[in-house]
Amino acid sequence: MGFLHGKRALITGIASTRSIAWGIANAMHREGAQLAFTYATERFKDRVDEAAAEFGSSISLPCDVSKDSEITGLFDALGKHWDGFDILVHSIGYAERESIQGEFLDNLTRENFAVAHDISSYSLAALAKAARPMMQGRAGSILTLTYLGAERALANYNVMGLAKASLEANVRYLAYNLGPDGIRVNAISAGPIKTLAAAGIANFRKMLDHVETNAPLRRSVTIDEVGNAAAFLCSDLASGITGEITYVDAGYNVLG
Ligand code: 0WD
Repeated sequence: MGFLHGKRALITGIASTRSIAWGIANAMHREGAQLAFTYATERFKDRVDEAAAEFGSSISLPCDVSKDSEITGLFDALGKHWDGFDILVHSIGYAERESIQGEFLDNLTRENFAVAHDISSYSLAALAKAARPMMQGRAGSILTLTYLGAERALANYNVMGLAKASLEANVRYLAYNLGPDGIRVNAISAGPIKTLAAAGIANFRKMLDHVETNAPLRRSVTIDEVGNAAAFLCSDLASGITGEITYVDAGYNVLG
């Protein structure tokens, strides 16, 4: 029996089979969790429906996190399938393409700052707030995905680095707020992986090459490695861990 047997997990952020959320769904499914999925726009509906079917689920629901009504609607709709659930995976990030290339200040506007923070950080707290009633009394766990650019100035990552710093603070405040409900909140700081979102970052290939040459393990990580760590963090095996940022990056963050 898998270590997530009997758990129900709501997974956001599958855009393709290369998405980190796909690796997480795969590991959680293997460990026995029942899964439900969300898609941001109609463009991704078919792909997410297919993903759900692949993981033995028929629950695929719309949720564009930039709209309050869609966040409320998501949990109303999920409530028709499940009376409660245990795991919320937030694998959502977005910044306007022009803001994640070139120099930070050259491409910074009030608007693209707001968009990056809204979609990439506010949405975690908004989903946690709306999910809270359905996660009561079940040793719940919330997981998000962050990146080293939250704590170091990295070329091209720019405003997304600020949004990820906000997301990491969000993890700590949510952990403190939801701890008394028995809900844990953690993040995985993943090394660079070629996904649709990563393709938007200028010189992504260069970043990946640098990691593969210099990380302690001399390679990058896979979505399955992130998925395995995510499954552990969201399971009862990790019952003492909350408010934590766990690195799944082949050790790259330890370099000076
Ligand atoms: O190297 C990487 N790929 C890393 C990614 C390293 C470290 C962290 N991360 C983070 C990302 O910042 C993000 O938070 O992991 C998370 C997942 O990213 P991913 O798997 O790399 O990216 P992708 O497969 O593109 O999924 C991100 C998805 C979106 O895909 P698109 O193609 O639309 O950008 O986030 C979702 C969407 O599915 N998303 C939204 N979901 C709901 N509402 C919204 C929205 N408004 N906007 C984007």
